[in-house]
Amino acid sequence: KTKLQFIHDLPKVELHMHLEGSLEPELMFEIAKRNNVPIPFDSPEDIRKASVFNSLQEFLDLYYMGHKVFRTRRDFYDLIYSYFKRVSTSNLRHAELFFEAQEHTNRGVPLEEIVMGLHEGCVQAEKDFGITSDLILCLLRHFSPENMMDLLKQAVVFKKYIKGIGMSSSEAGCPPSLYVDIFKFAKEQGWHVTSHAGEIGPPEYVRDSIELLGIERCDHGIGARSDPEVVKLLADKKVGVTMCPISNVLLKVTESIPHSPIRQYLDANCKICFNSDDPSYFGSTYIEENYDAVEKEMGLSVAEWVKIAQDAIDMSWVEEDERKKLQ
Ligand code: ES4
Ligand code: ZN
Repeated sequence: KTKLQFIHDLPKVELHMHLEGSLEPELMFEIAKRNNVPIPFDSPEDIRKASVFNSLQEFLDLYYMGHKVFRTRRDFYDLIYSYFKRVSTSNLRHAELFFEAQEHTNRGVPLEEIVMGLHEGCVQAEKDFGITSDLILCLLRHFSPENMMDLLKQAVVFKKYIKGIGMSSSEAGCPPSLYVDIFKFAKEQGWHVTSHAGEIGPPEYVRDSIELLGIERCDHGIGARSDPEVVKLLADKKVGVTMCPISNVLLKVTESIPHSPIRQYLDANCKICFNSDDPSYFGSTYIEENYDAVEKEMGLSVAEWVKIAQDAIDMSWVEEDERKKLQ
């Protein structure tokens, strides 16, 4: 059996993917057309051509433009179902998926349409593909903490459909200390919590996300690399890092996959796993394409691959008695 076949066969768990980042250009056009939302492109091919980025911010500008096509429950259902269909041949067992409700609710889309459309897609995908999933409401740092808190309070009604709370968008000018009350409220509601930290932010943002916000996972986390104390904190506190190797290279936050701290974190005994972040904006690179890229560029050992697949299961928020089915 070849190494890539072995990697294909590994039972996979995706913990860091933004559903709006899995919106393929064809579906963006279809949804825009039926909702009569203008988009500044003439064809799906034009969007693919525009998906070349010199920075995280350049990406975010195009990415949030894409959010504007969504209006109805069916749009969100189609989005999530297309994702599951696309990855159904990758041995994906389970996914915990971010959705960025504020971008939609702040345009007037009811939270119920978003959550229930996505939830119905999760239920159907488990029936059709045997993939289990949970939803993570991902707060956005380009809106105010007050706007985040407003939305969280609305989301309490849909608690049973939302497994946890995350936070993304650019860290620039947004230190974790601004969000202490937000994370405190989320944890009081019984939600799991994770945050993007150390994507472009410094090691202190990773440390403060652990110590001030109480994050259970760290999304990206590559910024910890330059402070061994923070890397040790991730390992000691067992805060797993959901790495996104292709995203980091295409958004120019790492020079190449071997330049990312994958080797450093494995050697420091951190839990890590590999994820797709925004597959449709990165040349349709889903979870298996990320695993393959790491293998082709770094050649990890079979034992390391087995550990990474197990770390992803350990880092998931699947209840203890349901974990066995993921092995
Ligand atoms: C993202 Cl903050 C950030 N970085 C990279 N990709 C993303 N997708 C959504 N938010
Ligand atoms: Zn992300």
